[in-house]
Amino acid sequence: MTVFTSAYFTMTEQEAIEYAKTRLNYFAPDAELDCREIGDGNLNYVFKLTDHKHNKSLIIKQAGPVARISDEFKLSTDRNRIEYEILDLQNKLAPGFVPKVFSYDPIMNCTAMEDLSDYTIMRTALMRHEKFPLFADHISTFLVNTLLLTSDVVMGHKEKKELVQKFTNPELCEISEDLVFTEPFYDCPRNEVFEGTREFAKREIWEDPKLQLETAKLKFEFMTHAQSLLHGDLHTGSIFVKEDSTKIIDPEFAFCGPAGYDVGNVIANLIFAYVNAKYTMADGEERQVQLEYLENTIEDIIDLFKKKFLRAWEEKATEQTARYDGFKEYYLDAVLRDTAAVTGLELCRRIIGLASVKDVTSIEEYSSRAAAEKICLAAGKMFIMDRESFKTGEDFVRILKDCEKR
Ligand code: SR1
Ligand code: MG
Repeated sequence: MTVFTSAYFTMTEQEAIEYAKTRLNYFAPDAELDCREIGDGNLNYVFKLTDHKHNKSLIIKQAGPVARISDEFKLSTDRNRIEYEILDLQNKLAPGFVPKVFSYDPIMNCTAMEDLSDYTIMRTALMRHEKFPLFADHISTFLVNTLLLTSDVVMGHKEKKELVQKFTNPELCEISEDLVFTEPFYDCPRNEVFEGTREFAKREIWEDPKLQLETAKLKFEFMTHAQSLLHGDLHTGSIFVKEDSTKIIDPEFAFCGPAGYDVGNVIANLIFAYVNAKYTMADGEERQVQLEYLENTIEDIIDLFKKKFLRAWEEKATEQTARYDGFKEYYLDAVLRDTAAVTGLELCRRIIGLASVKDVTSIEEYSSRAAAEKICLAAGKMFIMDRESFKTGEDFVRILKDCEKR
């Protein structure tokens, strides 16, 4: 039997069972436990423990000292504390939208949380071309509650500065600074570019100094504008869905940054689902319905976000200047501008950079994948360059149509 001393080590499935039995007060003493490591993310180990006798299950998520995707990334295991604390906070800000967390162990760097096996990872579900009609309503509530309520508009300014301190997350921020803002925009050796896209990436992205200048401005905004407490990695692999419920997981990249970062990540990842449907479904009515569902979802997220944001501002703002005529519209406009920019950055970085998305890499036919990637890059560039002009949900969808025609 493993003895859990004061020393950290990464667990095997068997050790995770022993950990649960000896360290957690969750399963009954006569539980019949089995364990599978089910993590398919880039960073952590995720153990699913099931007690077949009492039909009970639990997730233990453990941070390793290096990223799974590449041991080039040495990461502080403190990201598990950040994840635990932010889940606790998000559960208060947006009740019902995150998994319940039961415990955090600062020695083993692991968190025990609710098992969401009755949900599906949204990326997987969208690649099966499923639809979630309540998603736009759910995610817009989550975004407004977590972003506006952690801004200086609502929080006391001293309390907000404490929040900034508590969620200072230098290593995970550095990953985003490199992988999202820097490497995709030059011919970086760490990029992984599909052969059918390389020429386009070279001409349209790497050889465009105007685009590079805009990415530099955005990178410095990301590093210095501590506007709201972000999830920090809100792609469709960080979202669990089922028909009537949405849960947001994996907030280990959390820190205080520009609010549009989270919104833009959601929009870009719906665009990946869109190109996946366009190039993997047979031409016909079913494909048309799926594409329209995705367009409407993008449009609704932006429009519901705006509506709920302005309403929450009216109800919750505590800052004196927030009542001045025109300020909330000015502030929201800036969040939408950042949303457009991050939509563009995420579209480019998942196509060119190290961390790709399955929606696109699973498109088997060579020319279809190249066509899908070019739409993402062309749209990505427009989102970045024209970011000031995105004001409505319709604006976010129109650009897709424009790029498809090119
Ligand atoms: C080294 S981590 C690569 C990517 O995976 C995470 O989910 C983030 O998106 C990060 O950029
Ligand atoms: Mg993740």
